[in-house]
Amino acid sequence: MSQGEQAQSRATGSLAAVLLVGILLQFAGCSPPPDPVTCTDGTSNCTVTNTYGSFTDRTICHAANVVYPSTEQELVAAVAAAASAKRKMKVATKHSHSGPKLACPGGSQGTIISTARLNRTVRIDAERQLITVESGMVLRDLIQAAAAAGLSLPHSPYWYGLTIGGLLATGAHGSGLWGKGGAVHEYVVGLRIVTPAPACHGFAMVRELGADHPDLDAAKVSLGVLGVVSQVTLALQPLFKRSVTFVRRNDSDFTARVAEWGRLHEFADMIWLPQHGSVIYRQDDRVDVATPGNGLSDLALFRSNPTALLVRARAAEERLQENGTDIARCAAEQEGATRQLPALGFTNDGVSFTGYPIVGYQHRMQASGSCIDGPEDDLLSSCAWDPRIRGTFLYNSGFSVPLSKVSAFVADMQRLRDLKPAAFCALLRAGVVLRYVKASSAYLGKPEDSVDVDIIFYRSHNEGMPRAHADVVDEIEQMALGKYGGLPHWGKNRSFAFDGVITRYPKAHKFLKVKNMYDPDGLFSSEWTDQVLGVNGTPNIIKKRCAIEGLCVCSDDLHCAPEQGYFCRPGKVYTKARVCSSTEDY
Ligand SMILES: Cc1cc2nc3c(=O)[nH]c(=O)nc-3n(C[C@H](O)[C@H](O)[C@H](O)COP(=O)(O)OP(=O)(O)OC[C@H]3O[C@@H](n4cnc5c(N)ncnc54)[C@H](O)[C@@H]3O)c2cc1C
Ligand SMILES: *[C@@H]1O[C@H](CO)[C@@H](O)[C@H](O)[C@H]1NC(C)=O
Ligand SMILES: *[C@@H]1O[C@H](CO)[C@@H](O)[C@H](O)[C@H]1NC(C)=O
Ligand SMILES: *[C@@H]1O[C@H](CO)[C@@H](O)[C@H](O)[C@H]1NC(C)=O
Ligand SMILES: *[C@@H]1O[C@H](CO)[C@@H](O)[C@H](O)[C@H]1NC(C)=O
Ligand SMILES: CC(=O)N[C@H]1CO[C@H](CO)[C@@H](O)[C@@H]1O
Repeated sequence: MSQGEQAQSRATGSLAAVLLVGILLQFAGCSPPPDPVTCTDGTSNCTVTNTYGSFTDRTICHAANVVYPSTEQELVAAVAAAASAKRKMKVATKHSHSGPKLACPGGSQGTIISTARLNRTVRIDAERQLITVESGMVLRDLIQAAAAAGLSLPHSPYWYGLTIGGLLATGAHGSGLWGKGGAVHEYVVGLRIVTPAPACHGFAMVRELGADHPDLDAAKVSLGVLGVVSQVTLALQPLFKRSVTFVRRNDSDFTARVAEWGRLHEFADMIWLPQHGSVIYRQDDRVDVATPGNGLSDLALFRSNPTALLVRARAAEERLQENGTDIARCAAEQEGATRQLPALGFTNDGVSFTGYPIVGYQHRMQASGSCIDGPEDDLLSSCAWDPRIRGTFLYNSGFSVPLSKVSAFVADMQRLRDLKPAAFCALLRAGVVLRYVKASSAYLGKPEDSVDVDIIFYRSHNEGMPRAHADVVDEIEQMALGKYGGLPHWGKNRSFAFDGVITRYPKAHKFLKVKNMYDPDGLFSSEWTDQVLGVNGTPNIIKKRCAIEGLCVCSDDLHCAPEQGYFCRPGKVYTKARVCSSTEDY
């Protein structure tokens, strides 16, 4: 073996170890994620970041102070204090998972209102199947509280570390086309929101929005710009059981199946593995509660991992990205794939996977996130993306494509894959996840039935450092947004995706009207929300290497990395795209 080959084979070995991560090990310990808010002086002179720490250095955001109300009364006082001083404010949550800088108050002297202590169940009405919770409650606790009363939230994100206030604000969802569909905001039947008010009303007021209140369609998905949601009431269903089978199939008929699968199964979703030419279909339906089974979702991605392994894996991945070859990258990916946990980490009884179908109660099957559950263990283990260790660092692009166009979109992605299959080994992670979301009455919800697409991909710690085959994801994103009328997930994505997006929401003007009524001085608005809501400026930042970071679509080679052989070129399938292509690729 030459020296280079040896290095590569080492890298391959460790990368396989990474993909093993959380896979063979069932880790008891775990350090829960850090608080996103840090202050140098008690509760003053603060910064806020997200759970990945990806606001740090380049885009850290500052605030004058933080408050931790633990009752609605304290919340009203906090909003009044900031409003009377005409200070900007914004909610931060227990872990703050949004990618975009949604949690930053405008300017650098605002107030952060943390919902970390607004985490209680207010009331459960078992007869009417309603639950009212405080907005900072973590999804895990909400699901458990509902189940304890014999009730289920029918759909939710798959990761239970999110808060109800945060996930609603960004339109977060699970997957489903039946009934009201996969988005959580469809199940909201009331909320209480604290907004600024005129001085004669004490600078802050609580607005109660019942099921028939027209403003509920603004407040359900609000990007946090209307005020602070204090409490949320959700319509639940009697606790039910689900039966899940993951069916892996050749992707040759994927274009035909992608639009249909969601009609066949209530909780259907799909993971496309372009590099393997296959699709994992989630065949997932409600079954009678008498059906035996005590299945549990404990997705490998969301389990706790030994820090040492995460760090080693990241180092290997960096070597492969920067200095590896396609052959080495694909070999590493292949090796990892063969060692994946069966059933993505679902088990039949909470311990092991013994075969399909996996039958279990909704509250055990709908979401997971065991890496936030364990006691503090001094970072011996953690969630893979914990910013305190040099572990996983990723981009997560999320966007929806109208259901009526998803077959054509998938066909285009397959064409791109067929042109250069090896490039898709750079999409190492979880494949392309596709989930169903229904058209919503929420002004910033999906205007039509859609498929939400999630792609997780490598991100360098060095700003402007190109990814191997960066052009592939760039082209897919631009194709979805530009050719198929796609919409970025409010809580995910890269900046350029939000440019002009508000014009594709037919009810945006209604949303802005409510915003002007609730918060006429824009105290809950920030530079970022003004940009994405089309109030002021654009989320695009044009500078050297901006396209590498997703801050712009390139229009000049300088927006890529010409010194490293990445130039601005048309897309290969969607030729209107402008992507950073390596000279090796054309
Ligand atoms: C590991 C992981 C898994 C994920 N899985 C999914 C998934 O399965 N499906 C999906 O759709 N998304 C998913 N997401 C994305 C996630 O849904 C969004 O990023 C979500 O907004 C984060 O919720 P949060 O509680 O962390 O809120 P934050 O990110 O802290 O806040 C989001 C926004 O809401 C505002 N806000 C929060 N609470 C309130 C309140 N009480 N009143 C007013 N404004 C408020 C904040 O100010 C901010 O503007 C995932 C993200 C991660 C990191
Ligand atoms: C505020 O915090 C920053 C670091 O974020 C620090 O450099 C600065 O000295 C602090 N200022 C005061 C007044 O404490
Ligand atoms: C709610 O928050 C308080 C204060 O942060 C904490 O002590 C308590 O354990 C939390 N409750 C739950 C159910 O997480
Ligand atoms: C999928 O099916 C097509 C056509 O039937 C075939 O050419 C291809 O080799 C198959 N792919 C895999 C990964 O089995
Ligand atoms: C890639 O190779 C260069 C040149 O040998 C080296 O400086 C760099 O550190 C390597 N990158 C990684 C992540 O190993
Ligand atoms: C989660 C995520 O990928 N967030 C990123 C979205 O895009 C901007 C800029 O492109 C990044 O700064 C975020 O970290």
